[in-house]
Amino acid sequence: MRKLNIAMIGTGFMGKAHSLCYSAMPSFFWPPPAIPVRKIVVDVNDALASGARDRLGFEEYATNWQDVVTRSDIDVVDICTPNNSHAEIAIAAAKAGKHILCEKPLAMDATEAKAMLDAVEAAGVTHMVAFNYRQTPAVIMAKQLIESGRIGEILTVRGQYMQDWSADPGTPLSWRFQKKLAGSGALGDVGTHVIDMVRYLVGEFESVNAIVRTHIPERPLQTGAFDKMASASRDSSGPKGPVDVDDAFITMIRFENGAAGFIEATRNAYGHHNGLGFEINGTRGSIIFDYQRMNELKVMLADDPQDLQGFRTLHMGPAHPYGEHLWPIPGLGVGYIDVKIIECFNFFKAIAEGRPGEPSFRDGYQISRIADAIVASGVSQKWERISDF
Ligand code: SOE
Repeated sequence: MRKLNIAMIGTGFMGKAHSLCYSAMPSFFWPPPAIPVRKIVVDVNDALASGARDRLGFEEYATNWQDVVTRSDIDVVDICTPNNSHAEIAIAAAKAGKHILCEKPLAMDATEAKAMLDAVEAAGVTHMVAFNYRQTPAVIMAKQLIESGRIGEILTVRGQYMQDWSADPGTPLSWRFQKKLAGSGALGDVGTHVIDMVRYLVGEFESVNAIVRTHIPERPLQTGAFDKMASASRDSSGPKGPVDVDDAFITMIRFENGAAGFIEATRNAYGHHNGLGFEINGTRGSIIFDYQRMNELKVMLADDPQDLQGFRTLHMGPAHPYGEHLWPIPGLGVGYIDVKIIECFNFFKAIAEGRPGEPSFRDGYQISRIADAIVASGVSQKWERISDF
């Protein structure tokens, strides 16, 4: 069976998730498109990188990604670093002919994303962006219902990604609050997930009209190399640094197919821990998804007898997308890591079939263009068009 050697750059939250997937994917998907081999892991210093090798199950470690991405025994480069290094690593890896999985958002902005897209297309390698939530079985089920015409033509959509891990002003100033490292704030970090999901389900965005806000202008400086998020103790007494990215945005959307909608995202909405979801209304029915109940899909079909009409709850199981690969009886449920395993499978399948993954860098580029239009609209306070790409 074909084996593919992975070089993973970055060992934080996503490094942990991706490593688990590399070991678990063949257990769910047998025979796998290829067996992932955790060859070498890279982080910024010896202690972090060697610790990650042992913790995450890699054969080797290194501290210089430039040497690693050109190694002839590496097939796949997996980018799990903060946003400001995605472009440089991806372009170098593409030039070296490596297949690339890149964490989201693809880039700091659309200009960078375009350079990355050009590099992978010129190299002819497989490329994929880790917008993992679209790989959730209930979301794929929603896509199938829409594509089969069960809810008719889409009229309206409301999407949101609400978290609360940074609602407390004492949450440390991680890289996620610094423009030079993240590019944008809630918009790039969580907004792009819901943009990806809504675009996947409803279609191409035509224009946006947004309000973009920063609520907490400074936060306590963070110590140590690891990103401190919800697990951090809240202490506002020490030195602080400026937040120069958005905390929240709300945007209206016109879609190319005539649908209308809005999206909202923030990491400061108390009570919403990972509140990613959508409601889609069509001419023959409606669909509701809430990630906090990720094994369920609420569906209302106008074709039901009138006295039975109302939302029904589908519980994902063996009869639903990827069900035959996951767990053998209904009701066991999937969680965060199962969805990342599905993402891993799809990436390796795309490599085996010699095509871009889904979502590809082209999708990532288009999402960056939408994000840039949201920022521009926040400033201009006008509708901003996302022209064709
Ligand atoms: C923080 O908001 C974060 O870790 C995001 O960066 C991830 O993409 C999301 O899946 C969970 O929340």
